[in-house]
Amino acid sequence: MLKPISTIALAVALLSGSAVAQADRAAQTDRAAQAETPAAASAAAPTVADADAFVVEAEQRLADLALYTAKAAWVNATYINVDTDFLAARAGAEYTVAAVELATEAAKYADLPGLSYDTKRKLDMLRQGMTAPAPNVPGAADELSTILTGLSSTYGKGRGLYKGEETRGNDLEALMGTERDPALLEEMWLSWHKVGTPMREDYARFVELSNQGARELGYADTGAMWRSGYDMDPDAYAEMLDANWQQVKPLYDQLHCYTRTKLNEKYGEDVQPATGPIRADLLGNMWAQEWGNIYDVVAPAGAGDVGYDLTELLEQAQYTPKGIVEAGEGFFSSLGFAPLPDTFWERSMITAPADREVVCHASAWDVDNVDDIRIKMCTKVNADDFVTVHHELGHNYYQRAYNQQPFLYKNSANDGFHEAIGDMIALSVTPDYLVQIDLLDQAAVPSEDKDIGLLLRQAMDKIAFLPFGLMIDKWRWQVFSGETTPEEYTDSWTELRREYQGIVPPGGPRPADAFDPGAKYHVPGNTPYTRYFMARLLQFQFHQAACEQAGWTGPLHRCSIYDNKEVGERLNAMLEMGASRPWPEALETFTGSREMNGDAMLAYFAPLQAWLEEQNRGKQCGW
Ligand code: X8Z
Ligand code: ZN
Repeated sequence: MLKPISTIALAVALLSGSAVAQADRAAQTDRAAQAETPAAASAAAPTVADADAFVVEAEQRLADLALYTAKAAWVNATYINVDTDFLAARAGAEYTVAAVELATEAAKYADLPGLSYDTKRKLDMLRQGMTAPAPNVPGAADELSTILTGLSSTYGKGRGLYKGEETRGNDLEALMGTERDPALLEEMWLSWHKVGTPMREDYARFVELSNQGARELGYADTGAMWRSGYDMDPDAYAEMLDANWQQVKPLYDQLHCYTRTKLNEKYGEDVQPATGPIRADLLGNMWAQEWGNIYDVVAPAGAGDVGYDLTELLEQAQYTPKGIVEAGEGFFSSLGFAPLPDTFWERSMITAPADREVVCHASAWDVDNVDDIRIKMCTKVNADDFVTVHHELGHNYYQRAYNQQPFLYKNSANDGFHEAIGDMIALSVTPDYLVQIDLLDQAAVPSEDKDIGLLLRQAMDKIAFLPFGLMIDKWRWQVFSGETTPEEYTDSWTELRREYQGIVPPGGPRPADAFDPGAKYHVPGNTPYTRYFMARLLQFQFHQAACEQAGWTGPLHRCSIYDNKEVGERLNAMLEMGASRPWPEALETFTGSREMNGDAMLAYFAPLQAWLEEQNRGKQCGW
C-alpha cells in the first residue's frame, strides 16, 4: 500500500490499501532529476543495486511514517475537533510528501534491466499507490491534506432531520431501514443530503490539486492513477468491470422490476409509480445501495417467506454490540485463526461515544502493521451491523495474516480482496449456523420451500449493490478527467444513479447548490469504490470455492464453512501472501481460477432469477 496518502486515505488505506502496481508510464519528472537520496545522488546511471537499496530505504521510511500517521488519523476519526483535524492533516501531509518523493524517484529505476521480481514490483507499487497525490509545489501537500481532513470531519459531524429533530448520520442510516412513512423517509433523505452542500468547492479544489500531482507522476489524471493499480492495463481494468456488470445486469434488472412492483403496491402510484425509476428513499438505505432492510415489503407471499428476521433474533437474544463482535471473532476462531489480541478489545471503538464527534462510518485499522488491529464502528444491534462486523473483522484477519510480509506487500492481492473476505464469511451466516450459535431454534430453520425467500433476502443486499458499486467511480473518473465540471457534479451524479441503479431522488430536482456525492462517505473520505464492486463478485467466488473445499454438495446459499479448519487453512494461505503476487495468482491459490467474474454469484442466485422472471412476466421492466 503506499497506504496512507492523506489522513483520510490513511484510515482507509490501512484497512484495504491500494492495490498492486502497473508499471507502464511514469516518465521521469523534474522532481525525479532533483531527488536527493544517497542512491540517486551517487550515480548518473542507477544500477540494480541502487534500486534494491532504494526500495529497502523506502519501505523503512514509509513504515515509520505510517505508524505516526495512523495514530494521528485514529485520534482524529474517534475524536473530531479543531486540534485533531490539525494533527491529522499535518501527519497526512508529511506522508504524502514522502510518498510523492518516493514515487518520483522510483520511476528512475523502474525500467532498469535485470531488476529482481520483488524490486520491480515494489518500485511499481511506490509509483502508483496513492489515492491523492500532491503536486510538488510548496504548501500543496498541506493544502490537500487539510482539505481532505476537513471533508471527512464535515461528514463525520453531519446531521439530518427526523421528525424535525437533529439526528446523527449513523442514526439516520438505521432509521432509513425501519421507517416506512414516505414523508419521513423523504425528510431524512433530503436533510441528510445537505451535508454535502458546503463541501463542493473544497472537493473541486481537491480534484484540481490531486490531478496536478497525478500528472507530475506521469498519469493523465487521478482516476487514471487509481485504475493503474490492478496488475493489468488500466483500460483493460475498466473494461473488465464493465463486462462483469453486463454479465450480472439481467439479474439486477429483474430484481429492480420486482421490487418496484412491490413498492407500487405498498405505497401507490403517487409515491412509487409502477413504471420508471424507483424513488431512492424507499429502498431501506440512505443511498439505496443495499435493499435488504425492506425485505418485509417484497417478501414472497405466504409460504415462501423466510420466517425469521436477523435483527429480531439479535434483539430477542439481547445481543450487545460487543457481543456481535465476539460472534464475529468466534467464526474466525472456528476456522482456526488465533483470537484477536487484547489490544483489539482495549483500543477499538465499538459503539458511538456520547460526548464527542466521531466518524461513524465503519472501518478496520492496522495501526502498527503488526498486530495493533482495531475496528471503529458505531455498532447497532441489527442485521446490517451483524454483517458489517464480519466485514470489518475480515480486514483485520487479513491484515494480521500478511504481517510477516515486507511493508509494501502488507496489503491485499487487490483492494477488492480486502473488501471481500469478511463478506465471504458472512455468506456462511446460514439458518443452520444461526442454530449453532443459539440464535435460532432448530424448529425455526426454514425448510427447502423457503429457499426463494432466503435468496431474495440475500439478493436485496448483494445484487442491489452492484450498479451502485460501479457508478460511484464512474462519476469520480469523469470528475477527475474533467468530463464533469464542478457545476455539473450533482446533475451527473443523479444521472448516473438513474442510468445504473434506476433510481431518482425524492422531492424533485436537486437544488442548485447541492453536492449529493458529498453525502456518501467514500467521496469526502476519498476511498476508491470499484473495490466494493469487485468484492461483491469475489465473495461469491470465494464462498463457492470454500464450499467445494468443504465437500458441500447442496445449494450454495445453505452452505456454511463454520468450524472447518481445512478451509481456514487454505484461506489463510491466500491471505498471508498479502500483495506479494499479482491478484490472479492469489485468486488461483484459493479458487483455482485466475478470472474475476459473476459466474459464482449467478450460480448462487440461479433459482431466484428464474423465479423473478416468472413474477415479472407481462410487466414492462426497465426504467
Ligand atoms: O464502506 C464499507 C465498509 C468499510 S470498508 C463498511 N462498505 C461499503 C459502503 O458502506 O459503502 C462495505 C459495503 C460497501
Ligand atoms: Zn471494508
